Amino acid sequence: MGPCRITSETQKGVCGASRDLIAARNLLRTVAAGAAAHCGHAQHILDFTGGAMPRRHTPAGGAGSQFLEISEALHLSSMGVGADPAEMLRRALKLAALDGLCGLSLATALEDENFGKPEVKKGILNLACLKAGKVNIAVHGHEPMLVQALAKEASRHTDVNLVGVCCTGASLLSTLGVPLAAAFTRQEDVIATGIVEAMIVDSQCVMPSLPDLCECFHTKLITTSELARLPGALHLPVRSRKEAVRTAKMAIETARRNKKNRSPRAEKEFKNRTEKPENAVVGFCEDNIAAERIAAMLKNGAIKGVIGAVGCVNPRADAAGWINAFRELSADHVILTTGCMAFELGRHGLLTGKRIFHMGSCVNNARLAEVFRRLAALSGGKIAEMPFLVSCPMPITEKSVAIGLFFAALGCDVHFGAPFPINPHTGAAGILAAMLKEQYSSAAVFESAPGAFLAWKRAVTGAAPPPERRGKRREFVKI
Ligand code: MSK
Repeated sequence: MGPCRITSETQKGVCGASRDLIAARNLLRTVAAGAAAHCGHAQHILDFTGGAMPRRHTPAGGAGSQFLEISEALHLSSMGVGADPAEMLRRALKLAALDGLCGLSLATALEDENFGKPEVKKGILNLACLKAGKVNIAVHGHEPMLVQALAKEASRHTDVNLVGVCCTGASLLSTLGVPLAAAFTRQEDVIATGIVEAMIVDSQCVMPSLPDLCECFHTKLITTSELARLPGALHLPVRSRKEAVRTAKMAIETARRNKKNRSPRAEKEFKNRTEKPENAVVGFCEDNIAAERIAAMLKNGAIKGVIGAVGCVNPRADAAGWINAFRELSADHVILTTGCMAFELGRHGLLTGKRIFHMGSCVNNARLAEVFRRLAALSGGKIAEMPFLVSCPMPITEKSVAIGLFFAALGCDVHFGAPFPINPHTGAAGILAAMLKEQYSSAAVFESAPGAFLAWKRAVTGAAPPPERRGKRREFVKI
C-alpha cells in the first residue's frame, strides 16, 4: 500500500492501479505542479500591480479558471478518483496549454509591461562578475517584482555591485543588463565565494540549503515572497510598488552594513581566482529576433530548423555533452534558449547573438512560442508543419515538463532527456504519443544521451519531419 511503484508490465498495485495509470497519474501531477508555479507567478505579478487579467490571456472558463483546472487535476489523480490513463493524459495536455496561456505568456506580458521589454545588449556571466572591492548583492528566484526598484536604488550607491542568479537574474540581464552570476546549480557557489553581503530571494528554484549555507558565511539571506519563506531569513515583503521601493532601500542598507563582517581571507581568495567574466549578447525577444531573416534562411535551406534549448541543467546528466550537441547543431540551426540552459550555453561562450539567442527566463519561453508563431506565419504554414523542436535535455523541475508539453500542444516536436517525465516504454507513453500525433500533430522524443540525440536529429533533419519518420524515432528511445 504505497508508494505506487510497479516494476513489471502485468503487475498491478494492491488497489488495482496499473503501470499505465500510475505513469499517467504521475505525469498529470507533474504538469499540475509546473502549471501552478507559472500561473502563480503570473498571479503574483497581477497582485503586485493591482491589475486585472488581460482579455487575451483569459482562459475559456474565465479569469482564475486555470487554478480550478490545476485543483481538478490534483483531485482527479489522487487515490481512488480517476482510473483512466487516457483521461489523465488528456488533462495533462490541456493543463500544459493553459500553462502556456495563463502562466508563461501572461507572466511574460506582465513583466514586459511593468518592468520593460528586453533590448539587445552586451552582458556578462558567471561568478567572476562579483567584485571583491564592492558590496555584492545577489538577487535570485523567478518573480522579478523587486528588481526595478532594486536596480534603481543600487545605481545610487557606487559601492554596490548588483548581480542576478537563476531566472530573476535572467530577467535582470535581459532587461537591464545586470550581470548574471549563476543559474540553479551554482546558486550555492555564489554564497560560498564569501564576498556576497546579501542574497535576496523571491520564489522557485531557491535551494532550501541556503539558510544553512549563509550561516557558514556572513551573507544575509533576505526573502521577499509571502509564499516562499526560509527559516532564519530576514523577510522584507514586496507586495506592491511602494513596498518594493522600501524593501530595495532596506535590503541595500542591510548589505552595506554587513560588508564589515566579510572575511578578509575570502576576499583574498576571490581576488586570486583566475576565472574571467564571460561576455554574451543578450536581450533577445520576439520583437527583435529578425524573424524575417530566419524565415528566409529556412526557406533557402541556409538553416535546417529552429531549436528551443530550454529548462534545467542537471548535475546528474552529461551537461558538457548537451552543450556540445547544441554547439554542433548551431552550425545549421538557429537556437533559442532560456533559463538555466541559456546560462550554461553562455558560460561556454556560445551566446554570441549569431546562431544562439538568449531569450530570457523560464516563463519567457512564451517568447519562443511567439517566434515560432511568427516564423510559421511568414512561411505560410502552421507551427506543426515547421522544422521546430524544443529540447529539454535535463529536466529537474515540474516546470520544465509543463513547458515541454506546452510546446507539444502548440504542434512542436519536443525532446526530453533524463529524468524522463514518463517511462517511454509504458502503454501510457503510447497513449500520449497517439494523442500528440492525432490532436496536436506533434511528437515527443525521449533520449538521455547527447550523442544519440544528435544522431536522431541528424536522421530526421531537413524539412518538417514527415509522419512516417515519427515511428522510427522510437529506435532512439532509451531508459
Ligand atoms: S531556473 S526550472 S532549474 S531551468 Fe527557471 Fe533553471 Fe529549471 Fe529552475
